[in-house]
Amino acid sequence: MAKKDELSPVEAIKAESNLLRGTIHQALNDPQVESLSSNDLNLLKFHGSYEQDDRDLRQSRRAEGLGKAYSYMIRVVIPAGRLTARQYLDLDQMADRYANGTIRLTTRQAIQYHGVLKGDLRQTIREINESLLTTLAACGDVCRNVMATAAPIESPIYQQIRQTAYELAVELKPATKAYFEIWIDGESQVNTQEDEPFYGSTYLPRKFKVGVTVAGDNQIDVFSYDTGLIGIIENDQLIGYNLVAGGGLGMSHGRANTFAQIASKICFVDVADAVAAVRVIASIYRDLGNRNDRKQARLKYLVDTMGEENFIAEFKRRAEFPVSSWKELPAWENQDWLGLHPQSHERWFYGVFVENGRIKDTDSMQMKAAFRQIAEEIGCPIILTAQQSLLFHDLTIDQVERLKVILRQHQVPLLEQISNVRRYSMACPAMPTCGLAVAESERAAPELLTQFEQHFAHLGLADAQLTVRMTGCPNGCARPYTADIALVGRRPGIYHLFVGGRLAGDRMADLYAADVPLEQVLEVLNPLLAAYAQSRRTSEGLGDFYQRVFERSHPCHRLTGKETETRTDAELQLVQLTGPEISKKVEL
Ligand code: SRM
Ligand code: SF4
Repeated sequence: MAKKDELSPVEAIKAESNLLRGTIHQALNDPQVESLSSNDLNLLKFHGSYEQDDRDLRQSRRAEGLGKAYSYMIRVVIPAGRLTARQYLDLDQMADRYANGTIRLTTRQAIQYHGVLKGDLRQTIREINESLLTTLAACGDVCRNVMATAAPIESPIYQQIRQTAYELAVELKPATKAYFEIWIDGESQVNTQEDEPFYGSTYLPRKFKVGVTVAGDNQIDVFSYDTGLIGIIENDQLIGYNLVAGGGLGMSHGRANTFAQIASKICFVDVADAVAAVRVIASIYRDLGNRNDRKQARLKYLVDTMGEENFIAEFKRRAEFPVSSWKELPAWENQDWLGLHPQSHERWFYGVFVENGRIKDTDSMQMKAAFRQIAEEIGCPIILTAQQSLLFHDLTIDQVERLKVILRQHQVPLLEQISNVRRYSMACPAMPTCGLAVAESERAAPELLTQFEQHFAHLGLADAQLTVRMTGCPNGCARPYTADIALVGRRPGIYHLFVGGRLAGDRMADLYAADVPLEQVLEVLNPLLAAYAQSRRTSEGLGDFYQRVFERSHPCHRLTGKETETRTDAELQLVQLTGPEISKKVEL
């Protein structure tokens, strides 16, 4: 447990690192070093990489007297998820040359490699930079990849939204030259001294996430982040942004003072002041955020400790631009843009579903080969979505036809072949790469969804639009707590089951059943699913149905770690009613 007034050890590591240099450079140059020191591993995150080990091999290696099979995860920053065909091809080749042959699209429009060996780390990052991409600030206590709506692509308002995202990405990038020295230039400038004008030598207390969208369009899950900008449109013009702050989904089972939370309303600012407004939020966080206990260090805890009113007052005190009142918003929707859509006069875009974001070749489907052929032959640019999928764009209608042929030849399912329950699903990587996983996720989700598909077809629910999300621990990487149904890992094979969020991403789910074995998930959900199948209203999602039946007129904005640990069986039975009990409620 962190002491109240003692700085977290990571603060000293940052302060003494010479602006993120540490001894990473020396460790990379020394072939005897198998695993980086814990100080360097903390700094390595700012450079976009995590040391991992293959958890499947831990036991057998231990039995053979061997240490862990270390390798590195590398995350590439891709603001608003935009890639040229050339960049995609470069990333594709690097996946084979240096990583485990797969590309992993993330829930925040970035990509990850897994399985890069220490000896290849520098060359991989160097080549990523040669493709005019970077890994700097993909992880670490800084502003992460800035997200923005993937489509519509050519609408002037959406172009402005993306412009704001790009400006934010530039504005909040760390200034340290350490990155270039370590990864690009080699030894020559390792002792260069310079300033970090915005962040200072200790950067932010923890990670800081930002997303930009348009009112009513929540394809990026804007309420899940530290800060979000919501574009307000009047008379077909973007007149400014509503600003939200203090969202975040990470929590720890059983810790009452950790919680997942929907971001709070802050204010409205002009378009020209949007970047400065996010910078002000980041500066409050930098100066006042908790630097003692990293479990309490996210912005959401600062907003909670200060109180929303005081936080807004502090924001206004620091703002050197006009701050206006929050503008009322229309209802939220979430469009994933998969399949074929018009882009502009004679141009189209086509969204392809990538299950759990993993682009790979298997015996039954050669998705990686298909995407490579599309990028080589058609040469169309790509946009990554916040749902771990991608859109090929700038296509003529003939190219769309060709693209579909290539997908079919490689057994990649077209949208019409994908069930709704799979289409809107997400799962985090979890085993075997994630060091924090306590249960399977990405590897277990496809089979679980097959069971859901069969059960939904049996109940007549194949048309239902709902999102099922799965994570291997409570950290929330696949944004489970805003989903209609979520499975959150407790221990191997066992999950907490949440119900009550929705695709729109604007409210928290409830804990529905605790400690459910994976093979019993459908059985436990069945009474609710059956009642939903029988009594749902037109276009009503499962989460909405659940909220209506259980009369949750004030949808929950916060879910605490304590709640997920200590809800008693009796309390759970109140939400987890039998079929007849639910039907009775529906009739009321
Ligand atoms: Fe995450 C840590 C993967 C989105 C909350 N996350 C991790 C690490 C790096 C594990 C670690 O610390 O050792 C995971 C790497 C696993 C692996 O093997 O690749 C990891 N997070 C991911 C990705 C790849 C999941 C995915 O399915 O795509 C996502 C990468 C996003 C990106 O491109 O930047 C990812 N992580 C998220 C999200 C969702 C989002 O932001 O939209 C969340 C919840 C939102 C939030 O931040 O509150 C999230 N990740 C966390 C947390 C909990 C943070 C907290 O406040 O407590 C951790 C643990 C930590 O930071 O200590 C974590
Ligand atoms: Fe790992 Fe947990 Fe994030 Fe899944 S949710 S990637 S298990 S940290």
